[in-house]
Amino acid sequence: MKDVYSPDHKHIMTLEQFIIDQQEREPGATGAFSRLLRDISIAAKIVNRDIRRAGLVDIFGTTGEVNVQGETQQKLDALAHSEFVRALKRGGECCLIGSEEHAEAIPLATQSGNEGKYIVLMDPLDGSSNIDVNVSVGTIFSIYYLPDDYGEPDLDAALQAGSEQIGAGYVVYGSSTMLVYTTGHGVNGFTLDPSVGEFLLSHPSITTPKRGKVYSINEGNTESFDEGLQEYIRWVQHHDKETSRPYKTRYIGSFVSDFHRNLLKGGIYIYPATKKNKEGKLRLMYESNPMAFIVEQAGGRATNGHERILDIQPSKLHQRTPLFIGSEEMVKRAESFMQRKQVKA
Ligand code: P6P
Repeated sequence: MKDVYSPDHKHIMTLEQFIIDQQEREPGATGAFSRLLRDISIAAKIVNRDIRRAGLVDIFGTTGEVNVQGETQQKLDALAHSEFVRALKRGGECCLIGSEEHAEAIPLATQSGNEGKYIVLMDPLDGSSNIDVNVSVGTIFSIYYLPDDYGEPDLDAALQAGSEQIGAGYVVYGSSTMLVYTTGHGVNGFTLDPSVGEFLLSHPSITTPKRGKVYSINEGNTESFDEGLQEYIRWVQHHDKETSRPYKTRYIGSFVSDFHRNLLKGGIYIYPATKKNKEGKLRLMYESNPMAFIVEQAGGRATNGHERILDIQPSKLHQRTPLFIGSEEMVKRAESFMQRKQVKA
């Protein structure tokens, strides 16, 4: 990949230029979706600034509150949530927000008066318990249309299957800060250049390898895994030169970071049902669905072990789902172990 600043690099393309480019290819596009993506990217830059200085100002640690998930809310969770709400409210294109940090859906009466027509569901800061120990974290977002002639936007308007998403993306606040998103026409990655404050196109047309050698799962929960999954874990750990096994285990404890590495290099991330999380831990609407949209657009696969994530009809904003996501052949192999055991049972 040529350095985006090298003289012979023809296209230093910013995220804004890319978005406008894409808009010009959409007949009848009004620019509203482009402005929505701009609003999200502005909040991402502000959250990035807050994270990069977390060790210097008093934003480490917890708010003392417990969020709707029953998890201790980190100060930065609350900060990230309020930055995205503020940016979306100010931008005027979003009419309803669903956030991991807020029990109910948040209708946005737009200041400009004209009703926004987009719904944004998000995890403002995933993996935030890692902040205090300087491990990378991320933001995940999912975008739907408010159905035509819907009237007052409410939670039901947001409870659409993942296949109805019109956009999805994540920001990974890692060694560099990247924004990766799809609108159904492939996946593109942008790296923040803090010296100019712009996200620059650094990973055009991302595709994920059909197979890889990395598996990401919390093996501390092995005893409570489905028998088929236990057998799959034994399979990946078995020495077999021909199939490059044993695979490497890489589990950061930050879904966005594990997902991003596996997307680029190949691999599988699994958060199954466990004794403690009987429905799995990852939320369907603002973690699994957006990442499933992205991984499918990149040629990968995402299921709950049996069913395509994007086909699941949601019933609650914060519902959880088991998640098998990543390289297509690896996800299919893991499913085959799950189904084999199911057939025997
Ligand atoms: P465990 C972070 O809380 C998160 O939602 C994901 O980012 C991460 O992959 C997972 O939970 C870690 O959960 O139970 O393995 O600590």
